[in-house]
Amino acid sequence: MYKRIKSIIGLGLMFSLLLFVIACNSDSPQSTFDPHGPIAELQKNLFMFTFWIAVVVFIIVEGGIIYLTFKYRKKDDKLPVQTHGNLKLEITWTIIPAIIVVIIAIPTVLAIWETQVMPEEEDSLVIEAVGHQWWFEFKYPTEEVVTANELHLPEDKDVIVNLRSQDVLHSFWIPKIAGKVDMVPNHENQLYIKADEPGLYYGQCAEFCGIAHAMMRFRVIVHTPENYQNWLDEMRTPPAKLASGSDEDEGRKLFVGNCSMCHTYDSYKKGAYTKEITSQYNRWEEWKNDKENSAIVSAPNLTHYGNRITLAAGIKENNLENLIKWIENPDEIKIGTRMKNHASIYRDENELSNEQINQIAKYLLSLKPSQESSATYNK
Ligand code: HEC
Ligand SMILES: [Cu+2]
Repeated sequence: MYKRIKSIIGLGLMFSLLLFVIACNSDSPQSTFDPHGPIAELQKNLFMFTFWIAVVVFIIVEGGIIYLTFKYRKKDDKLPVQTHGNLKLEITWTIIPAIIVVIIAIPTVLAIWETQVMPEEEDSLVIEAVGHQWWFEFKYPTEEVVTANELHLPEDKDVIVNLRSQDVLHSFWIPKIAGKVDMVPNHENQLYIKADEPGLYYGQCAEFCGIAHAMMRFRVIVHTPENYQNWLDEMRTPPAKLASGSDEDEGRKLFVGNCSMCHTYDSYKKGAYTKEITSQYNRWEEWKNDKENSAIVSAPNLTHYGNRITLAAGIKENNLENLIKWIENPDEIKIGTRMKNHASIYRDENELSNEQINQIAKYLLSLKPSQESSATYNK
């Protein structure tokens, strides 16, 4: 008996130690215990408050169970005194939990108020985030900038994110900054977020949305206000001209012929924002009207793709090798993509050669705002 208790306690201790070691791992990019914004901070504090109350309840209840088990365990064959009900005890253990619930409810309701009431639109940055199977589209309506899978934000600024979905339920979550709120088709939700300091943060879809749900992530890049403005300026700066006959220029032609029906790559132009919104809508309609045979579907905007850190909605590092693998067969990296299912290059007669894929990948990596034009823009 005592041996068994000892081994149970031993196992319990080992398990707690394991949990402790995991919890101490400081480089968890999605840890909600390492908040980098006032909303995540508030959410963490609320969690800790509830957690410690639960710990006290646990210790008292478990302590009571263990104490009573030993105190009243069977010692002889005499039947113990039989009792039925205890009014005082029952009232006590009804009132105490009720009081605890009230104590927890007060900060919870206050926190709900604080996070659900949106800041003034005039003083905030308003962004639109659209969930797609299986990637995120980010639009900046006032700045007329559009991008995908990498959200750029200025530090210390109230941000209102209007959340939408084009297809099924998704959910928008940046564990270290704020979250999470569902992205619902035909219904707009809002989320208030704010980041404390510049850095790279991880986000992900937090609502099961289909086969590649776990591979639907994004990055959040928080800038100083100056760098944020630079990023916006760069998004409106064309890339450098490509030398004719270069691999990149050959890649450009192949891209225009094989990829640009789904992917926009030139949203730095004036008026490009409105055009992209319309094209994306039309691509979607095209696909919806013929889900089997359509060769077009809404897809991530690839403007200045060479400056992106990640590939395939935050799954792989963006480099030549991964990009080639992606174009060869997106399913190898992420199963079920609409790119693989609908792009005509994956039908036998239209297959690209290795050299052509290499050229396209080089072209995509060359897509960066040119230095000269960026300087002109800043004048
Ligand atoms: C039928 C429409 C379609 C065509 C044609 C198409 N793609 Fe895509 N592409 C998509 C979709 C949809 C995604 C998003 C996949 C995902 O992450 O689920 C995507 C994703 C990508 C990405 C990753 C973007 C990111 O932000 O992570 C790259 C790069 C890309 N495509 C390149 C190409 C290239 C190069 C071609 C032409 C050889 C091409 N695509 C043709 C629909 C298309
Ligand atoms: Cu999703």
